[in-house]
Amino acid sequence: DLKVDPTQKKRVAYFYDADVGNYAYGAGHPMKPHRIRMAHSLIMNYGLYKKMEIYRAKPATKQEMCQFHTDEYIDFLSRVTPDNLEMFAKEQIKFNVGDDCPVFDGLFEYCGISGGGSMEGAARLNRGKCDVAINYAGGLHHAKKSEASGFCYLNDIVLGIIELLRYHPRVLYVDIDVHHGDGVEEAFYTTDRVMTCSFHKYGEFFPGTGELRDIGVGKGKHHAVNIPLRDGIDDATYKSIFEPVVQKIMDWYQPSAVVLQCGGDSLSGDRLGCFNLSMKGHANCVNFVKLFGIPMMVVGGGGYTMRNVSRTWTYESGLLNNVLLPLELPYNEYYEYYGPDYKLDVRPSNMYNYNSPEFLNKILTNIVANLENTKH
Ligand code: VJV
Ligand code: CA
Ligand code: ZN
Repeated sequence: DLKVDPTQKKRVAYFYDADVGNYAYGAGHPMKPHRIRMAHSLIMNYGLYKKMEIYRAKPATKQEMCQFHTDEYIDFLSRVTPDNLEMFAKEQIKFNVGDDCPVFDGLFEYCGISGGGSMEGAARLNRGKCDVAINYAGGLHHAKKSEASGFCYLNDIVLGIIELLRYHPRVLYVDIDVHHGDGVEEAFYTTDRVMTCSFHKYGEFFPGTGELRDIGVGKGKHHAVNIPLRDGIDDATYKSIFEPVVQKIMDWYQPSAVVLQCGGDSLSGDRLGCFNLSMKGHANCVNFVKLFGIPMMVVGGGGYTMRNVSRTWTYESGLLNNVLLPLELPYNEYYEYYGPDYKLDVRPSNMYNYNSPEFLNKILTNIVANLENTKH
């Protein structure tokens, strides 16, 4: 099923900060940075450190963050703490911090780690120092210019793409998180230098945007692609829409760099998601994008059943290094999380797939027609 081509040697730069797993959104909050540390432990114990270069990025500075965000928003993020929160009553509302986006200890440093990885990854790709850059602490696609949203405060993806745009005339962004990549889409909605493409659950689901007919504005018209999906999509169905859409965009747009957001909440059994992808179905997207052989940035994103997110990001890190990792999990610091099977696999369930071939065909036909009738 999944094929690697070992002749297509890839230099992979992997960004990880050993502090990231210590940040906590608060009791009961579904977003757990600890899953990044779990993935890292598996990645190391599978021996992938022998294949790729491992870096700890310098945290993004306030000035770097302000290449996308407003000064007053970044200033707020840098000052607010759980202890002084009562002094920021107005700002809490204005900048949308609250239950989805709580103010927790070390929030600003956490943003710095996430943003630093994506910015340094982009800079290494720009200088031709690697072919693939990985930052699982990134992928926080909902953050807006002046507002937190959906567990995201700093939009590391937008910052990374801005860096790529210094060297690349056209950058493609692909988003397989179960949620719509609204913050990235919005940031580049009126430009033809970035094409955004998000696959997501649509209909009574956060953030509520990402309709098929939302295609961009002005110069950006036809440079936003939205694939609204229903509950229960399985591997075969996802592949049947993902591959032709991405192929069509690659042919039409001919980007010189690609950013792939690998949100793990599109996996079967996710605590917040409603799709039915297996680990290999999810990883097929990574492999498919990699086969185009253009500079590639891989970022994390959502994913709320921690053991499945870490499994999948590990398997995908293997693929990016042209290795198909064996099923048997190596011993690692978090081994007990992977019981009772202790295998590198996420299996689909028997849930109903509400995405009929007719429904998907209509979407594909619409997207292809939109692009074919337009000169780039
Ligand atoms: O659906 C929403 C917004 C509400 C208001 C806030 N309440 C808490 C939930 C409903 C309308 N928010 C979504 C945000 C999803 C963000 C996804 C992020 C990503 O994966 O795309 C990228 C990293 C949502 N769904 C579930 C929750 N919020 C949720 C938040 C909690 C929670 C349980 C569920 C916050 C705190 C606690 N429990 C304790
Ligand atoms: Ca998405
Ligand atoms: Zn998500």
